[in-house]
Amino acid sequence: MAILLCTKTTAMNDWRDALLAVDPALDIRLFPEAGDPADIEAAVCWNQHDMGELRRYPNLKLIVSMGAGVDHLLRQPGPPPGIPVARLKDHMLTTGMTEFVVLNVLRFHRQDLDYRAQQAARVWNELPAPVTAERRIGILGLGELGAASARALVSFGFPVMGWTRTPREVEGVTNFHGEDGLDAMLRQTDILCCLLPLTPQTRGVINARTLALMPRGAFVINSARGGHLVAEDLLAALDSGHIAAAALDVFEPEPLPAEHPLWSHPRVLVWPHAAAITIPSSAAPQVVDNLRRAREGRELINLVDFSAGY
Ligand code: NDP
Ligand code: OXD
Repeated sequence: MAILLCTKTTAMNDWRDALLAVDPALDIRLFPEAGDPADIEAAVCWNQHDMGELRRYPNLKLIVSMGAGVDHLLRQPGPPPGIPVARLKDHMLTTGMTEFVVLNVLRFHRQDLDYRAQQAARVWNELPAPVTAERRIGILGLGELGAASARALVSFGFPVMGWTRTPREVEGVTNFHGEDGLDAMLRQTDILCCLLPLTPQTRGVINARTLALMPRGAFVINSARGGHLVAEDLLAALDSGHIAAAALDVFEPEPLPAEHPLWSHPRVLVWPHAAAITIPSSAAPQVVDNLRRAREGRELINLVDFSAGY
């Protein structure tokens, strides 16, 4: 029985080597060289793979995302019905995302964009000192990544709030949930950070209405999915001065088209979907563990809840 790796990225060989390092006896196939479809018992996939294609494998027991997000696996035509889908929970992804969030929160909090502009103009001018205890951070999503970022920011002394679907406790973090909770949190958010999964409920959550709820001069960080943000609404809020700046790692579509105004906006920082990059050698053990569990009929880990959409 074999594992089929399905991605168009160059990571395919790294994944094969990482899985073989965990268990040299594994039979790894690289799409489209699947061999006999009846051999495939697990598919490890990243975006751009046609999930409808997975219906070809009659003995498929498990589908695994090569990342934390699963929106690319669930979008139509979706995975074959009845096959469990797992995602990654990986400490290196969590570390990478926490670093990205802290980097940009501190960049905005410490007026780095203003100092960069002053440097370009050779202006020596001390700006008013920012007060950490007064800079309120609102995080959309307090899951694996959101909770870790929240804890890191709490340790700096920022007041941290987090918005979730269900009530959630993270030490030192004020929790809001549901639609009313979102509005209440945004009204007191000076730096917003999006770490939600992309679902029909969360698509477009950062839009003209929600941006307007935030105090004038607030900042936006989006490192979840491009579909969470209505880019035109953000550009309008930046141009009116209501939003001071944004740090964006994710876009719709990706790559961000060369002519898109976000590339050249002076108050926008663009990263190429690199906030937290999967390291196959770190992630492979949980994939092999899940495959063994599936073979032995044991409970699987890190499963997607199809009813919640993540
Ligand atoms: P989790 O599933 O662990 O956490 C998701 C959080 O979002 C939970 O707190 C959940 O609430 C909350 N949530 C989901 N739906 C809603 C809703 N409708 N309303 C309010 N809150 C909601 O995900 P991760 O933290 O592991 O990852 C988050 C996302 O980050 C991924 O889905 C992916 O898109 C993105 N990502 C981006 C990367 C990058 O490099 N840019 C790298 C890795 C991930 P509750 O607690 O109630 O369940
Ligand atoms: C992920 C990502 O979901 O890298 O892991 O975007």
